[in-house]
Amino acid sequence: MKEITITIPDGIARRLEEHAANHNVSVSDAVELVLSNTFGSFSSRPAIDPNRSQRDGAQNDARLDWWREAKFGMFIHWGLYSIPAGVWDGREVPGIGEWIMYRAEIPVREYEKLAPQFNPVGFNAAEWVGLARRAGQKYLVLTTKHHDGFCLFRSRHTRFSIVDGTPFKRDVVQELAEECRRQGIRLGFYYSQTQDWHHPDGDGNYWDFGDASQDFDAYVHDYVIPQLRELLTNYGPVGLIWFDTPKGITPEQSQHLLDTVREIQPDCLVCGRLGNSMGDYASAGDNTIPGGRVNLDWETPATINDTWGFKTNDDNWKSTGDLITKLVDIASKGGNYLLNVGPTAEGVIPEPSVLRLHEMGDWLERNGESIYGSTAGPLQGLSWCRTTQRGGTVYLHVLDWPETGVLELPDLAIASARLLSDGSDLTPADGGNRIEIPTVAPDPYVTVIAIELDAASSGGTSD
Ligand code: H79
Repeated sequence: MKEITITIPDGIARRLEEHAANHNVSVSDAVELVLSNTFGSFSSRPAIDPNRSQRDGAQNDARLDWWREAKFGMFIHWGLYSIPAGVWDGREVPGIGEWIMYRAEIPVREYEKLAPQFNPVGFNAAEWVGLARRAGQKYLVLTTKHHDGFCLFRSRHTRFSIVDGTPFKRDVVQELAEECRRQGIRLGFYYSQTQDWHHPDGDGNYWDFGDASQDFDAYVHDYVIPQLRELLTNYGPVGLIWFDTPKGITPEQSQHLLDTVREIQPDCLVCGRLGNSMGDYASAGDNTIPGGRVNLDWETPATINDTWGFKTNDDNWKSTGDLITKLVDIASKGGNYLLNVGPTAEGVIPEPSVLRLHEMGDWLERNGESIYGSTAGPLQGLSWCRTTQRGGTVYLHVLDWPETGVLELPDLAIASARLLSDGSDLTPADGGNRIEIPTVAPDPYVTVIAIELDAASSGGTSD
């Protein structure tokens, strides 16, 4: 941490203090949050907040096996915020698109006027799920209710939903659930359990409701739990519930949510952002990759550009190579990668996302053996490579391909080696510590070498 003194206008200082108070955080933390949103996450906080970690014992839980095998999922942020797409009253609103209501302090009565405009005639569940499949993603997580409170499903507890509040009227959760079953993709539901800027007793909307009248417990009891029941009852088997921003939720409230999930669908997983370290798996910070191996079941949610919900003016797309490297980096540390798309208000996934997902799918077609069902690999902390492991096979992901025709691996006893891109055998040499390789990387992105270890020395003992 570095302490600096800066001079800012009184008005902004006042806004900052108000903002921190509304968020119940210190002014420093508020500044850090705002700045990290502008410059990327450089915070000194741990990559996995202990409050969002995995509950004790879940590491041995076989209910997670499908998720451990999956490694790569599609996140979908879609809702009314896709209409303004980052622009309000003709002005660009900075930050992530789905936060526009908050950032522009849009009153509920104004924001609600977006619902009658939401008519995503381009929506096609088969296409979205087909894209996830094509990308090699094994699960899909949809924002059924984000912080703005708008629901993408039919609910008896609000009319602020796609079914009752928009001309579109279709229950897109149902359409996606059916399509996921048809195409063999597990479906998960993002549900904002703490923040709800539309509900008077939900957390976050200080500009309409202030803090005084809040009955957060009633909101959990009378609104969140009943909606959770609907989601778990009406759409068949649910793979997981992706809660978010636990903030001040109490252990009792988290437990109540967990008990509700377990009662209705015992196999449904719950992400670590349930809060109070009660989730089935740990959740790293948004777009945050831990510095090294993490011995938990964990996941990084991440964006392809800089926003989750669609923004017209966000063209800062990560390259396919960068995205594949992130997938490899995360897998090498034992995690899952939940990669976001933000469809437009017409229901269309932006073309730059589609292109990158196709290229990732092509790479996984060649190299997926090194990712699916893998665990963190034996070599950690090297800048030029990442490793994963499956059974007795070590997968060497070469990020920085040497032109010398030789790879040196002093820490591995190699019995045989093979290139995943074309299946060809490579020649180990010098007592199994070196492999001869082509001088040009065979894969346009990350080249993977599958290595069978020498059984005699991989036992780790000598006589
Ligand atoms: O759903 C996505 C985000 O909307 C959600 N998590 C991912 C998966 C998320 N909720 N909270 N945050 C992310 C942290 C947000 C911080 C900020 Fe801000 C929002 C920084 C700038 C806008 C809050 C408001 C802090 C400063 C202004």
